[in-house]
Amino acid sequence: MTFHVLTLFPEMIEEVVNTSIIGRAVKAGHIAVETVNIRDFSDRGNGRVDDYPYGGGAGMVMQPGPIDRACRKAMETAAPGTRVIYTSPQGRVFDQAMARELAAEEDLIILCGHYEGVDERIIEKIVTDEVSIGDYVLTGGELPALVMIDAIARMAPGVLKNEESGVEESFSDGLLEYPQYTRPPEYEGRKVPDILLSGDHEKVKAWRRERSLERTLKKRPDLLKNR
Ligand code: 4G3
Repeated sequence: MTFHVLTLFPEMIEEVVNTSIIGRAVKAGHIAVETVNIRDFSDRGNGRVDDYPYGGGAGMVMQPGPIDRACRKAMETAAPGTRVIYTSPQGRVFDQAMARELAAEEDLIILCGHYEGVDERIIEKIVTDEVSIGDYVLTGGELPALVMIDAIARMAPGVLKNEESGVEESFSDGLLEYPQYTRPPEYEGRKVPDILLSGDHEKVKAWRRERSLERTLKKRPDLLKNR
């Protein structure tokens, strides 16, 4: 799977995707991340890609031309029909189900907006999916793009090792994760629950299921609504 990221800050994307588990997956060839610097497609001598908003008001708006050309560059190596995601607070809110759906794609193009956003005509022309990572405003779309890449890439074949496998984690069956413990068996008077030391795998499994349900009911009852 290849992520094509259209951005004014490619080094911000590259730094993160070359780190930790995602970095390991890139090095192993399980996924690829290609950045396209929108500034390289400026049609002004000074390399600028933003301008004042028609009608007045604060801030700047990204011009459609440079984004259009950057996207065409990405499409040269992406499969025909590749989805183009625009990260914005106006988008559909990203969740685990959306991550799972997007993980089935061969390529994804992600457009990172800046300033007060991008010219509306580029959204109409090239964007297939407008996605938000939550109800707050950031200075740019790079962090949302990285959040989505991480959530999607960890489900690609080969990315997680067996012991890191996402199968039993939070949200995989719509529940929160059960509590985890490691050594020592007692820390400052707080004991690891006896059942986890018992070696009875059936009992451990049942205990974990109960704790997941209990925790979900207490912390995120909204997750139990549609089940
Ligand atoms: C477009 C995404 C982009 C319009 C982007 C601001 C938050 C999110 C931007 C705009 C962003 C999010 C850049 N902030 N919640 N900032 O996913 O008003």
